[in-house]
Amino acid sequence: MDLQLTEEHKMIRDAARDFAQKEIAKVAAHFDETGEFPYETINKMGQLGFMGIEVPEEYGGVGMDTVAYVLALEEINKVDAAHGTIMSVNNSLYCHGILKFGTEEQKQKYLAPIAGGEKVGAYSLTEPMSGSDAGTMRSRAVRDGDEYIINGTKSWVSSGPAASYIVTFVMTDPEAGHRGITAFIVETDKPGFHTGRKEDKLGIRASATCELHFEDYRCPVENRLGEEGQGFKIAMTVLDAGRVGIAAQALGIAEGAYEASLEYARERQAFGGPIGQLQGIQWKIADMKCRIEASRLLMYQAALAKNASKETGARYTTEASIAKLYASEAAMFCAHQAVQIHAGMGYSKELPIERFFRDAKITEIYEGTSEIQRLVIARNELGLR
Ligand code: COS
Repeated sequence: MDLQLTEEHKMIRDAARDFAQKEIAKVAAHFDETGEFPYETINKMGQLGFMGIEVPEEYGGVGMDTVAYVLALEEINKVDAAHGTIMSVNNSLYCHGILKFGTEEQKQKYLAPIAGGEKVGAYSLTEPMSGSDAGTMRSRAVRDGDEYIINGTKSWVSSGPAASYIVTFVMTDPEAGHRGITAFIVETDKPGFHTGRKEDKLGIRASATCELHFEDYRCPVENRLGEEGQGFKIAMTVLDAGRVGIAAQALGIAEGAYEASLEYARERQAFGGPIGQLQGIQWKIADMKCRIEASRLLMYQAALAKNASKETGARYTTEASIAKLYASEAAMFCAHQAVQIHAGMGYSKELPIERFFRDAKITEIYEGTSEIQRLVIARNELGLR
């Protein structure tokens, strides 16, 4: 595995680090507290190219590779995972699917505003009764001439309340099971589309999440993404890309918690010296560091596999699931240890440690729970699918 970073990689990593520290750090606690969507910082991130890192310049992105993407995402998440979530939804879940499966017209129309940060994109697969078992959705799209009429409810849509366009998966042929699912690019300002209640969440509170309600929503045929019945495979292919991003997010959260812990362990005095001199704290630091470095290697492995897939078309499902699974559990571990090292201060809202702890949890849940990642890895290893 070649881990040499190019000058371009270092440039985007440093730009993201700089932006996160100067622009996001000062507003993160406010947006976490209020749960408001941070339109202004997201717009600025778009102007800097962070919202469409792998989108070619001709479609309004910056045309860099997956390593550039994960490096930038990691830096944003070191400071705030809510901004990180919005960034990863735009890049991986929205832009990646349109780039890979969209027509030329769809790419022209639907990529640039999202890659540039003027508008927000989202992805909607889950429904109230179908989460991990994604093939069992109940929403329906029925063809009517040059349109599909969509009815049903989608749930847990990250960036849903803010999104202008949403890649949405709907059943067109219930008899065909997962092969009866079709993907659509939904414009949210059209009749028949409503957002439901915004979820009041434990973490990533500024990345708004909601239900979507479709009532005789008319979607033109030209907004179908891929062919009829291809939706489940599109959803899974996009989730492979998404999971590489979540590994980067989890790594960033782990590092944010770790770096704060190192600083605290050097400064906080107890029993005649800094607490970093105590073995109980040293073991925590060592365990955190090992998990962070292992996560980084797995994230790079997955990012390089995703890069290679652009040429070969080969799937990188296992690499993505391993990286996501390991890094998200490492993030939870590190955030937990960070609270313990900071003790009372880790529990207080004065420091971002408790926010890291709350934010880390979602990485073990969304874009496939840890249990689903284990299932995917094991099935692929056993050759069952
Ligand atoms: N890339 C491309 N195609 C894939 C794929 C992938 N990563 N994973 C599965 N497929 C294809 C399979 O090849 C199969 O194709 P055929 O129709 O030709 O047989 C089809 O999809 C169905 O696959 P499978 O039988 O494995 O589907 P299951 O219903 O058993 O479910 C899991 C597969 C559980 C892995 C899937 O539903 C999943 O990932 N669930 C979690 C969903 C999720 O992450 N939700 C969060 C939403 S975003 S917050």
